[in-house]
Amino acid sequence: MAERTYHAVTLETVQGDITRQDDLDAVVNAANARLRPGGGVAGAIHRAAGPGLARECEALAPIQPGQAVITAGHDLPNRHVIHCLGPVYGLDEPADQLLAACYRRALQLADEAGLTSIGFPAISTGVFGYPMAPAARVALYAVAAKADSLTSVKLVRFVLFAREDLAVFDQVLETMTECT
Ligand code: AR6
Repeated sequence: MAERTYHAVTLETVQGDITRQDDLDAVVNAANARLRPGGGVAGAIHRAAGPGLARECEALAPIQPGQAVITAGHDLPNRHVIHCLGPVYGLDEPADQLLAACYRRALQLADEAGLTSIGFPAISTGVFGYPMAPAARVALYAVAAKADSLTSVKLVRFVLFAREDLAVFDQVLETMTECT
């Protein structure tokens, strides 16, 4: 677990399950273009949210790499789910810019909805094949750079499934300078 503050926005890392973040206003789904229940994060989020989420998603699909859309949280403990389509590594280019756009747009949607807290999984690092260390750098720097334009969001939590993934995020975050 590590923590840094940028322009009054706290970035923190935890090991855990994105569907079990009861104290957050929104969680982010590492979605597919059709916004359908799939494997990984998307499967877990749709299972926990119930069939109402897939019904709401139908009207919003498809989305492009780097885009994000917001829905209700349905049976999740969170008010909202923000669905991001990350780049498929080696296919959607430029991968780093598309991945950074996911984080920026998710934060923008959360801020516009007046939410104070949001949790991200490591988008694109599972089925989509983005290596964890560069993905962690893109994610953390994109969120830190966006912090000064946020008015409502105060807490951004990175929820990593595996302990070794948490260690990668922590290593990047600990080398970043604080900016309050
Ligand atoms: N909580 C937090 N992190 C998780 C969880 C969880 N419950 N489950 C997996 N992870 P992925 P992608 C981690 O594959 O690479 C889907 O089938 C996982 O270890 O969910 O963006 C969609 O339908 C990995 O580090 O997302 C798309 O087709 C990270 O979350 C496609 O996969 C992301 O893994 C999206 O691929």
